[in-house]
Amino acid sequence: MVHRYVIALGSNRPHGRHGSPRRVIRGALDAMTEQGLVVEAVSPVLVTRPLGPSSRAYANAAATVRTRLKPPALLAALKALERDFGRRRGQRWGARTLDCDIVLWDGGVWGTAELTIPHPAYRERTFVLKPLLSVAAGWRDPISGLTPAQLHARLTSPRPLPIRAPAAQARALSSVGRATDF
Ligand code: A4P
Ligand code: MG
Repeated sequence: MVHRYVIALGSNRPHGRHGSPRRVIRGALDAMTEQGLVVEAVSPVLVTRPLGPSSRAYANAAATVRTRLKPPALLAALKALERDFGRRRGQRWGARTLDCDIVLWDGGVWGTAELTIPHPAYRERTFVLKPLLSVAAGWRDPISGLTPAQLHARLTSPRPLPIRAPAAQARALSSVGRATDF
């Protein structure tokens, strides 16, 4: 079965061969394609202010991809890609050549010790939500039912997150599979 995912990419360290963070992101998307992921849509690459201790600006983008991989297998593939791009484990939130997070998938909620989808922090991050506006505008958060634009608006006028009843969550999931605008 083919699944669809939204992946967020970030980089704030140049790579010896690929070059600037912006080029790292382009290179990572090319590598995903070479590995058999179908990259459907790619957002513009934004230059964003660092959240956390790192002082270097980030390049951030988001992409929608299609693959037969289940979430744990996709996470393993993305971690291998981060390693290929020279990312070293170290300080949490430290400067990194490449960070790839799974933001959403068409299966709704996934929750294990190693992997949580939706990504637990995406609703609070402009540098994730802005790229989503261009590639996943119709993709609702399965927990709250809100679109990226609605989540983004909340960052400037915060309100508690509405939590959907289970039946509404299930309807949202089945409509994600049919949506054509991501
Ligand atoms: N993990 C659980 N759920 C997920 C998921 N949905 N996608 C686990 C990916 N990984 C997930 O992640 C740590 C562990 O989270 C993984 O091993 C996986 O099992 P990591 O990428 O290895 O570590 P990290 O990135 O240092 O930590 P974390 O908390 O994931 O940081 P974030 O959320 O990635 O944030 N500022 C700007 N402007 N732009 C940025 O992109 N990024 C960060 C890092 C900080 N500040 C930033 C940016
Ligand atoms: Mg990460």
